[in-house]
Amino acid sequence: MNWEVFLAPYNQVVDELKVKLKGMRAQFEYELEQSPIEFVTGRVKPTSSIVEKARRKGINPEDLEEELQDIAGLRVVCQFVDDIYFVADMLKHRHDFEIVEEKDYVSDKKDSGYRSYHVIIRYPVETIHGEKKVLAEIQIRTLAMNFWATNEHSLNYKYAGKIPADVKARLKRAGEAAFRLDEEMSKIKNEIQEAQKVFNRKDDENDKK
Ligand code: 0O2
Repeated sequence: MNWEVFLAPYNQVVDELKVKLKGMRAQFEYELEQSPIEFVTGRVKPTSSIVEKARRKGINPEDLEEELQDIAGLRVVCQFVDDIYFVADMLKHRHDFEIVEEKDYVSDKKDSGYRSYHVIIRYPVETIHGEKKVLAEIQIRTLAMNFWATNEHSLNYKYAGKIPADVKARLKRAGEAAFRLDEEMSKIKNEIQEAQKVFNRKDDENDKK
């Protein structure tokens, strides 16, 4: 497998979607002085992870493009839980890609305690051989969910997927605490947003000085 050739369209997709999703954030900031999107990141799955996941799931190399949906991965991080659904809805109304599947691990968390909203899309990318439709996964989650998932991911890596029971139990409790934090913050969302608008305006005034 020539990985550089295989991954080139995925790199293109991640770059293009980062521009588009960051563009949404900027537009919200200009027009509403606030945005449901806190930040956007993107990555192409490292080849070692592609090989490992394909082996674990019994996917043949020729089926990778259709069977491995997260080779191109985007992450949209929001402040509040409501924002997740708002962003997911906006994605559904776009005309530059097609929605293939949605997974709501926000209201229905995974056994690990993982919460996030996944939208799998089919994105048309121009290559030197013409248009190619490539699958990509957009993960939408709050800052608290992201904090938890990042830490759990590191621990999974450290323990090669076999996190000790005591650490696992603590992670579960941390996940519940993160979700309670999200719930509490949602209750004072309006107050937080008003305060942030005032801060943003002050920043703008200082920039102009
Ligand atoms: P990486 O290193 O982030 O690329 P699965 O069979 O559960 O591995 P599947 O069927 O491809 O996953 O789909 P799913 O459930 O939508 O998961 C895809 C990605 O979501 C994962 O990719 C992770 O990024 C994230 N994710 C899913 N479950 C968990 C979890 O329990 N903890 C954390 N931290 N992240 C999770 P990869 O390839 O597993 O990992």
